[in-house]
Amino acid sequence: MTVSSAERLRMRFQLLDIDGSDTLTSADFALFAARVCCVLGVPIDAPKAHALVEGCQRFWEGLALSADHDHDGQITFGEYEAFSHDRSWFAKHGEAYAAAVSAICDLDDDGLIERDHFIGLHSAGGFPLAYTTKLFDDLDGGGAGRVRADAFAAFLHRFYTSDDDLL
Ligand SMILES: [Ca+2]
Ligand SMILES: [Ca+2]
Repeated sequence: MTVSSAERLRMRFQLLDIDGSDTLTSADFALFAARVCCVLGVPIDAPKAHALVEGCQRFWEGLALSADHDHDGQITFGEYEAFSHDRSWFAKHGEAYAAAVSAICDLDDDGLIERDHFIGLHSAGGFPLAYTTKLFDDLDGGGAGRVRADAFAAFLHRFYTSDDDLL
């Protein structure tokens, strides 16, 4: 199961377009944070929920700044395609998101993410289940049924910034 870079671009766009409007807006990022909290049972006023909302907002603001060429508050696929999440962009706008996403999945703060929580997160983002389970198994090298939260954050970084086939 490999994903070409063109497919991955389309996939990233669709994953970010949580409300399925075919454009990216601030609403997609707010909705993603709310859905993740709901799926994982994290209260919206918990510190990890705040961190996620802020991480999502920063990600969106970075996208709006770099990709929304006509400044209409929406990023079309054409606009998204013309932009790339390079390393310096991600360091500025994506690291807080990656850290918050992986932290919120580690519900008991032991540095590990349980399989159910990993699957819950990805279902909230509309990630296909077949990819999710494959990804979990890849990250869970020892087959312990848990993934290290820092390894998952590192994966998110690669997913957005690398052209390698990751899935
Ligand atoms: Ca949308
Ligand atoms: Ca636009």
